[in-house]
Amino acid sequence: MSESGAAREWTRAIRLIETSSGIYVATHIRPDGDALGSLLGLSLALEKAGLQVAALCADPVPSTYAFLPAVDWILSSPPDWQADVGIVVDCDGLARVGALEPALAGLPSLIDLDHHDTEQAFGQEQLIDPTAGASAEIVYDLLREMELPLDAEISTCLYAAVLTDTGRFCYGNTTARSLRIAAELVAGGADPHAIARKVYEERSMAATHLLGVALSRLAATTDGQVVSSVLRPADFAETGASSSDTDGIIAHLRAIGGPRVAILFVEPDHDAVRVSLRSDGSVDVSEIALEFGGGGHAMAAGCTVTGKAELVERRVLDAVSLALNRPSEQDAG
Ligand SMILES: [Mn+2]
Repeated sequence: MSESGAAREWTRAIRLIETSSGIYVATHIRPDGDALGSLLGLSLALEKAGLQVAALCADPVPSTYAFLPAVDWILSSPPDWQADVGIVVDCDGLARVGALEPALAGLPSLIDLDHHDTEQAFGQEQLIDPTAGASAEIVYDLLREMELPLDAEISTCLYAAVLTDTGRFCYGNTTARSLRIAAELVAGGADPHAIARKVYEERSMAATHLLGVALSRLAATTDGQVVSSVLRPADFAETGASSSDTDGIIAHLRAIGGPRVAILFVEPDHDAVRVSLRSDGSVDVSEIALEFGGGGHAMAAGCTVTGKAELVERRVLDAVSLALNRPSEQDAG
C-alpha cells in the first residue's frame, strides 16, 4: 500500500474511534503478552480519553499476566451495552477471537490492528504492519497519532507486549523502532526490571516440573535439523500444571544450537494436538502452520490439529522436513 493510502487508512480509523459512542476492543484466544498488553494499553488509553470501552478476550488471562494494570477489567463476553466500533488487536483473521466472533462481526465498524503478514485481513479499516515487532508497536503509533498521553499503566501494558513478542528484544523481529518505542514506554513509567521479573522469573513449581518433563523428552530427527518434544494429558495431571503453563517451553527448545526448527507438541486433552513451531529463519513456519489451519509469523507460528496425537505429530514433522529440503525462494533470488 502507498504511503498516502496508509495515511488515509489511519485518518479514517482515528475518525471512527473518536466519533464512536462505544468501542469493543478484543484480542485472540489463548492470549499472550502482546495480545493482553495491546488490548489493555489501548483500552485504558481510550477509556482515559473519555470513550466508552469494553476490553474483551474469550479465554482467561494466564497467571503470568495477572500483574498487568486493569487486567480484571477484561470481559470474556460482550457487556450489556452495544458498541458501534470494534478494534481487534493481534488477530490473524477474525476467527482468532473465538466465541466473541459473532458479537464483533455484527458491529457497524471493525478495525483490524495487527502485525501478522496476513491474507486474512478483515474489517472496514486495517492498521496492519508486518514490520512491527508487536501489535503493541502499532497501538503505540495509534495513541501518538491521536495525541493521547501515555501514563505508567498504559506504558506498562505496551512494554510487556513488546518485550514478550520480541523475545526480550532478541528475536529477528526486533527493530530500532521496537527499542525506540520501548525506551519511550520506560520514560512513560514502565519498569523494565519489575515487568521482566513478573513475566520471566515467577514460573510456578508445577510449570517448572512440566518444563522438566518436556526437556526429558527432547528428540531430534536423524539429520539433526528438527528438535521436538511432546506433552501428554497425563503430564498435566501429574505435575498439576495448567495448559497455559506450556508458555515459554518452546524457547528452551529453540535455544538448542544446531537444529533449524523446534517443535513442541502439546496434547492438553485427548482429541487435539497444539503445535508450536519455531524456526531459525531457514523456513517460514507460518506457512506450515497455515497448512494445518493455524498461522503466525515466519519464525514463530502454531496450529491446533484434531486427530490421533502420533499421527498429527508425524504429519507435522513430515511437512517440516519437506519444507527444510525444498530449495528456498531466497536461493532462487
Ligand atoms: Mn503479536
